[in-house]
Amino acid sequence: MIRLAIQSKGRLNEDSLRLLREIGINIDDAKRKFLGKASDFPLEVLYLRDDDIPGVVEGGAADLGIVGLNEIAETCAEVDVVRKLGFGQCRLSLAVPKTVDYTGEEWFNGKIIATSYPSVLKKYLKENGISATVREIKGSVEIAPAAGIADAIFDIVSSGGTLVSNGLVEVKSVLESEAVLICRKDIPAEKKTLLDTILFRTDAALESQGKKYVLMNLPTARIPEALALLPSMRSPTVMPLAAEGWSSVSTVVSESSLWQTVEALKGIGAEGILVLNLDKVID
Ligand code: PRT
Ligand code: ZN
Repeated sequence: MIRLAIQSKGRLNEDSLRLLREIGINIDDAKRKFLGKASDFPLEVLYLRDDDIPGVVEGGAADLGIVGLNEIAETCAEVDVVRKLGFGQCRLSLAVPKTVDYTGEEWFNGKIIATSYPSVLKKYLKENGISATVREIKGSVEIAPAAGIADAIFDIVSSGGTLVSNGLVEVKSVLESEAVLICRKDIPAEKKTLLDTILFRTDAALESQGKKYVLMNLPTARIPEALALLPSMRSPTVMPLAAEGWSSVSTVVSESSLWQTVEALKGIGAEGILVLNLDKVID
C-alpha cells in the first residue's frame, strides 16, 4: 500500500483526482473523508491543505504528494520532485501599484512587501541585495497596498486578472510553478515498486497531452513529401488502399502544429483526413 497526499479542496484537487482516474486509479470520493482508498490499486489518498503536503511527505506520513512547486519552495521540505504534472501553472511575482514610479528592483529598498510566501521572498531579496520589510499575510494579499498595509505585494499570479482589478502591475516573476508529484526521500523498496507503476502510467498520460492522432488517404506518389512533413514518434504508418495508387497514412501530430500540418498535407493531395484524440502514449 502506498499513500498519496492531495489537496482536499481548492485549485489542485480536481486535476489531481482526474490524473489518478487517467492512470486507472479510482478513489471512492463520495464522502471526501480525511483518508480515502482506491478500489483498483493499492493506494490510499490523504486529503490535506496544500500547505501541509510537503511536510507530511517529508515526514513520511504520506509517501507521495501532489502539490505546487511554490509550496515546496516555501516550506523548503526535503522531498524528491519526481514529475511535473502539467497543471496548476502559475508564478510567484512581485507587483506594485500602477500609480508608483517604478524604476527597477532598487525601488523595493525601504518598502513593505505583503506576501503569503515569506521564505521565498526573503531568499530572493537577500540574493538580490534588496533591503525591504516582509509582511506576512494569509490570504487576500492583493488588497494590502490599497488598504495601506504594504507598498507592494509578492503573490501567485496566473492570468494576471486579480492584479489588474486591484490596480497592480507585475514587475518581476521570481518563481515559475506547476503541480508536481513528490516522493519521500527514504521510500521503502516495496513502495518503490508501486511508485514505478504510477510513474509508468503517469508518463503515458502526460505523453498523450497536446497530441492528436491523424489518419488520411494520400496518392502513393506523394508519400515521400508527406513523410517530410510528419514528425512522427518513429515513422508514420503507411498502408496501401484497395484503390490503386492510393495509401493510408497515420501518425501522431502535436496540437500546436496540427493545423499547419493538416493544411500542408491537403496541399500535397491528402483526402479524408481524420483527427482523433489520443488517450495514452506508451513507450
Ligand atoms: O486550502 P488550501 O490551503 O489547500 O488552498 P489554498 O487556498 O492555499 O490554495 P489554492 O487552492 O488557491 O491553490 C492551490 C495551488 O494552486 C497553489 O499553491 C498554486 O500552486 C496553484 N495555483 C495556480 C494558484 C493559482 N494558479 C492562482 N491563480 N493558486 C492561487 N491562485 C490565486 C492567485 O493568488 C490570485 O489571487 O488565484 C488568484 C487569481 O489569479 P489570476 O492571476 O488568474 O487572477
Ligand atoms: Zn494553502
